[in-house]
Amino acid sequence: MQSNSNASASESGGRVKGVCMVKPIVYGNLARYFGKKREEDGHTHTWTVYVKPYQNEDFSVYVKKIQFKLHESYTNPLRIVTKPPYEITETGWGEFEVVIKIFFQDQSEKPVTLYHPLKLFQNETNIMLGKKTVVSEWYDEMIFQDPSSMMHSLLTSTRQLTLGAHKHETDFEEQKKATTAKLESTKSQVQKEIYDYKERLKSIRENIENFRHEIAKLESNESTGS
Ligand code: SLL
Repeated sequence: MQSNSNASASESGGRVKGVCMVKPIVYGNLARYFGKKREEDGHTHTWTVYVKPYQNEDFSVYVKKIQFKLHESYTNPLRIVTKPPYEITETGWGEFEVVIKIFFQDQSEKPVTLYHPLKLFQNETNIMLGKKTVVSEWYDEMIFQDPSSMMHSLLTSTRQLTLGAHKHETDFEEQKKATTAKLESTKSQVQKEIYDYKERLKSIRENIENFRHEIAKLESNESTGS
């Protein structure tokens, strides 16, 4: 996805100026309760934390490695994945923040850092719906402004990750539609309220004007003594 590929894009200092590349991603975690607490270590859940391309493409073309920093209660908390799938599966008992750092093939490209609060426990609604797997995932975008010429060619020469359909746990298109609809309805509600307040203000101003007239009339009557 290239939001700006104008012909004036020129290479200077190894950077392709005027070009902005956007790579949509999905990151988060899945978790599942064992059904009981495990005797040996007190662990209760198995979970997988991941970073995936939103579209069907192979990240490894331009991603060198993805680092997942786990809670220090884990042995070797710094986990590094160098090829797809970029994910870590573990077991545990508690929630914590996973720090995800994405490194690119071109070392001069600044790594991207994501913070994901690992979610293990299901909310009330999902418990009632009988959902077994906890899903906590987010859509985001990696933005490459004036990428280096090396990065630019890697970003444009992508290949498919899988042959089949590329789907996510969350229907982000549906989420987008619902969010847009909600924003639109809130916007028209706010516009209506602004209109109503303006109308009220208008009538209050008219009232003030009327009172002013009345006062002026009374005062002039007083001064003439009639
Ligand atoms: C909490 N602040 O108190 C969090 C810490 C730690 C999670 C959660 C097991 C580690 C292990 C594990 O789940 N650690 O035994 O390897 O809730």
